[in-house]
Amino acid sequence: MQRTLSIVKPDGVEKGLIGEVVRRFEKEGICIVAMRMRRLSRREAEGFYAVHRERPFFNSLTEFMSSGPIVVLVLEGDDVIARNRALMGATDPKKAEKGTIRADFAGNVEKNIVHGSDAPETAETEIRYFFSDLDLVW
Ligand code: FUP
Repeated sequence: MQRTLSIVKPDGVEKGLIGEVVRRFEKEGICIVAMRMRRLSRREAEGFYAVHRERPFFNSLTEFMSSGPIVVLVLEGDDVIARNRALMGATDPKKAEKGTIRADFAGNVEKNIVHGSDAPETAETEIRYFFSDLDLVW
């Protein structure tokens, strides 16, 4: 059993896609064990994306991520990190497989609707960034 952090980004919330994203998780049999809406400050967005701080897109990305409300979720299930990433599709929606969330809804490589942890270690760090053990349903 694995856990991963998912985020419906500000563009996903603005486009009214919270329900659509949640529906895809549920349809896939992925269990939601925590879910919360919040708005990140610029500093909180910078902290979340700290690994990207030297990248040229860091300023624009953190501005976007703090531009409106997001929904953060903890997903649980067998191999859920890879399964969530398969549902999301490639970072760049132009390269994302048909039928994935990003291929269906994303505008560009930055405004790409959803985030999903990419490995067990990052999943643990990212879940801790938003949730304490007491927030997780079990
Ligand atoms: P992903 O794991 O698919 O979300 O992609 P990355 O970890 O490589 O990138 C994290 C976020 O950085 C992306 F969701 C959007 C942003 N990004 C850009 O804005 N421009 C880029 O060229 C690459 C990533």
